[in-house]
Amino acid sequence: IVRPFAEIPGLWKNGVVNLYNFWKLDGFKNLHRIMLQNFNTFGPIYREKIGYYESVNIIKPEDAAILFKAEGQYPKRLQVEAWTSYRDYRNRKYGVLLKNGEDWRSNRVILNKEVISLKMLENFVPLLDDVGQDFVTRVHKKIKRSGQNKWTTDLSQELFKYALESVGSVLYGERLGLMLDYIDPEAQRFIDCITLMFKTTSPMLYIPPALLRQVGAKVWRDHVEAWDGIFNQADRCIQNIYRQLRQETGTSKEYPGVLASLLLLDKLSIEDIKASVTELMAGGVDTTSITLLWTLYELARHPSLQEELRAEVAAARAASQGDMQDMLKRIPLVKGALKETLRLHPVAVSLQRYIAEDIIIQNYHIPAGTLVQLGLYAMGRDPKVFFRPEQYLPSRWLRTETQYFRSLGFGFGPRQCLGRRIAETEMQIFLIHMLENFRIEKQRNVEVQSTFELILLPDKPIILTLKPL
Ligand code: HEM
Ligand code: 2DC
Repeated sequence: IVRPFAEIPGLWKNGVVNLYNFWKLDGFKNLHRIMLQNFNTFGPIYREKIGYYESVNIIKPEDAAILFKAEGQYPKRLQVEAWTSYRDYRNRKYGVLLKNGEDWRSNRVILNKEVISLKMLENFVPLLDDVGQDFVTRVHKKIKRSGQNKWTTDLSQELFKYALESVGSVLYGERLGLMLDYIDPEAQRFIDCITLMFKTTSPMLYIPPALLRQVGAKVWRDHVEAWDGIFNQADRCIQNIYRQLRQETGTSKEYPGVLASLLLLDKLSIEDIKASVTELMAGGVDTTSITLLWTLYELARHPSLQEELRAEVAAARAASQGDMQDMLKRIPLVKGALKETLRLHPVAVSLQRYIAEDIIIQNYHIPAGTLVQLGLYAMGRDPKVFFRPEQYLPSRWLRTETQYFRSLGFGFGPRQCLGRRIAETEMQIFLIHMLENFRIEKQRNVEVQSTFELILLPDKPIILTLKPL
């Protein structure tokens, strides 16, 4: 017999007490580890309430399949209230990230064609390849300047710039100039604002932003300042393209970028376009850069794997004779490495949906409208799901192991990551160029773990050494 909702194990009776305990455990930074611990305590399903945030948590791929089958026509994930509150406060439109229902669907359908369709890759690849080449040139220069034939550094700032340059070139069809020695200070400020925006979001997951705003809390003020910086810079980039479009005669055959394509298409209002392009620009920085940093870290820890990947890239280069789009079809192990990075170091600690219909998971009845979370971080480290989960094994994605609902780093279905194709291509191209040019090494044995700042980040700087081959 199916057991009732009220019998799901977990701590869901007193949200305020749970919030207090959560805070004592430094839960704002340890959310991923607390989730893992909860699965160990309660089993593969538990109910939880922290502050006003209530959810049912699951970990099994089979249960994820049930969850996503019940997501309905308008999949809805947890509303990050800090983000909607800011837009309400400043009277700005929601983009596709924050919209719901029919409004979300109609915008998303149009954006899909311009942003995530495979057809667009032929436009994106040359742009992203240019950025990748410039990054390599920049590293060679740094190595030369060091006078030591190597460069040892925390690459995160460099990777933020690489990521913003990449997403910017695709969105605007032109370069922002972040691979140069002297960069626009406004672009640097944009990068800093995104980091601050994420950092100030996590406490507001559990304490209503409206309340924090009323008491004039610093976290709310910092959050507003961060989004203001993000929107101001995005507005400048968007205005710039808009002006160029109005002056142009419209003869150029070159791909003009996502923004110009959307404006020329004329199917979304300018305000809707601005809102979603701003979200794409902001969503395209910390996500890919941190994933690349973790990947370089894993390659530095596994030198023979690094050589294997390098051999695959060399063979792909030879076989594709310089056609990058073709080359991207010949690097399964590089793609496996990126999946493996997202398994052990996912950007998103969980995926969530408000289910559209009643479902049964682990023999418990869950009513429609419940927020159900798949613990992505916990699933990636579960020995019942992945054979020897602690090992970084890109080849596990090539064969043998089943992949059924196991590769979910970008989410699933029609509400999955809109930037997925850009992110994947940008990261693959980056790794190709790095493997072709440098050996990646790391200092002694410092164990780096994840810390939660809305997205999962390394808890300490990752210092790597790059040596020319
Ligand atoms: C949504 C992960 C890069 C823009 C998401 C979601 C995840 C995710 C898990 C939620 C999906 C769901 O609920 O099913 C990642 C990862 C990235 C990455 C792991 C890189 C390694 C990017 C980039 C962009 C971007 C580069 C922009 C160019 C977005 C947007 C959404 C989203 C706009 C919301 C889509 C919607 O609600 O319709 N991402 N992302 N992401 N991501 Fe990404
Ligand atoms: C954070 O409990 C933990 O891709 C919460 O590019 C549940 C939750 C809800 C939404 C998730 C968020 C988590 C992590 C960051 C995500 C976000 C949806 C989109 C966002 C996964 C798991 C992200 C990073 C976007 C951000 C774009 C934005 C800055 C414009």
